[in-house]
Amino acid sequence: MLLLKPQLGIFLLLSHAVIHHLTLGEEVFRSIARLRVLVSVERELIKALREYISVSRDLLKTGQAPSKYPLINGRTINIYERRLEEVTKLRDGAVGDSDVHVTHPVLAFKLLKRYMKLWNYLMVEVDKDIGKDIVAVMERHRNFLPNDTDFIGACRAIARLQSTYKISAKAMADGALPGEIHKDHGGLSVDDCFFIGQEAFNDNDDYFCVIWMEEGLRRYRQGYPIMPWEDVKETIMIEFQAYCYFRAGLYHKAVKYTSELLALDPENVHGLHNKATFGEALSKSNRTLEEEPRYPPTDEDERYHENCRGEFNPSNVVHPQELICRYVSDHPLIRLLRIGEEVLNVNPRIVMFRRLLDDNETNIMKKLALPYLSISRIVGAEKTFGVVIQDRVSNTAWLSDEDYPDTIIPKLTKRLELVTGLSADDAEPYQVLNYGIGGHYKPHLDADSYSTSRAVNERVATLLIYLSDVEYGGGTVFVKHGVRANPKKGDAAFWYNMNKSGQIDFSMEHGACPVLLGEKWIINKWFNYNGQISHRKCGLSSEE
Ligand code: PD2
Ligand code: ZN
Repeated sequence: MLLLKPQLGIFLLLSHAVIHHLTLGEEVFRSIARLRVLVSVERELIKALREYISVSRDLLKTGQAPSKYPLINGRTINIYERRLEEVTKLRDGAVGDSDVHVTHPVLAFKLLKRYMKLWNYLMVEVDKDIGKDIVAVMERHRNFLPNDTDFIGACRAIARLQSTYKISAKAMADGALPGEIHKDHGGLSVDDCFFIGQEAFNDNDDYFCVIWMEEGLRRYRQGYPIMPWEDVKETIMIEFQAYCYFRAGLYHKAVKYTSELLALDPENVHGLHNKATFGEALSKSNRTLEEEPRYPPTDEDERYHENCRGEFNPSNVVHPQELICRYVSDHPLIRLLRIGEEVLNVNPRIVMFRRLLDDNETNIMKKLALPYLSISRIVGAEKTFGVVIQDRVSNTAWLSDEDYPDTIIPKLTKRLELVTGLSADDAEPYQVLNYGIGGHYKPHLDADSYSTSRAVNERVATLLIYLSDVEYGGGTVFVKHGVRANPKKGDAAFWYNMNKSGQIDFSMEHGACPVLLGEKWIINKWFNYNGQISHRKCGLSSEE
């Protein structure tokens, strides 16, 4: 057994040893709308901390602290002051109090980290009497506060965004993202990089472990700060770096970096032990440097990522002349709305309805859904309900016509029937989704992929309405057809998941690309097979 492991284990334990404000398994990182609450709560916390520092300083001056108040002393007050300075610099600086704190992945990560490493700690550390306001704010919002699952989720989201959009650790750490306007937020500190790498290590993701440790080391050597309250050192970053190289089978590098560690700290017990272990693995492997595994490893989701980046194989567009658009004017009730229908793919047909909802209608739908958002689950094998997975990072609310008879919903349902030609009598309620940090949904079929039988009343067609623009990312991609629908507030993508003879069309696998910048809201309206028998005519061949 490697000596390094227990040491890493202890380190992880320390770094995550914060009080857990349980969000009842809700995981706020899975919804930008829910994260937004943290921004306003932090405003209250900053005010309360400023007050705490000021009162504490007075108590120190008058000699009442620490004799009467043992938790208040010059050292901790200096640290709190430094922490306060960090937060206010960010919130009073270029970014200010704006929404970017939740719609930018680096800033959202930093927001969560502040809760994990600052506010949660303060809650235990402060004098409960003098700091009663801090405690009261935390208590009041208890159910909305993040826990370590959120922090882990945010770390994973950063890695996911990097894989999909090919963003280096340096660019991500600098906050230099494609399409970004708000660049002026200081980027990530050395310890931020360390924590992201450490999470990749926990997740057995050696590639991201290495690149984030390397970025942490690069920044450290360039003089970027390590927050004084974080127990992150150059040697521990090299230790992780070498260990992850070893785990990935790159023994030459594992040995090289362990030697570097020992050059800095010749007595390092883990370094000494690992040098022997890694060296032995290297000599047994008989591999030359060139023969070591390909690095970075191949990505099984490459097709999905390519499509998300807008890289398509042009031969997929078979009939470009058929990619037409028209006004939907088949019925007097919708003629005046001037809804456009644009063909994105001819066969199978995938279309985009333009301006299906106006601004006001999209806002109303979001407002109705907001109080009911809860963690998204997927239907599992055998139709077991309620599995929470990494492949889907969002929050869901269901809205039905019956529950909202006096809202715009019934009118909307009529409109959807008219543009699709389908009946909503046999359809699911509206499923409203709000995506979280790097929120995505990996390629899947909307019709139940566990069954090809018509006995189950499958989702024959999907109408996916975008309730928001997305600054960057968040497209809906059809991986087998190389098609991407780009989110635009009020527009809606429409396609069939089954062919006319009722067979599931496995080519309609589609996914939601990770949201890099901005916020994504959608509605799914799923039409069921049985109710469409008289609305969607059979084809002449079984394939149709
Ligand atoms: O949000 C999307 O773009 C998306 C894409 C694919 C949503 C779903 N599927 C879904 O909720 O099924
Ligand atoms: Zn889907």
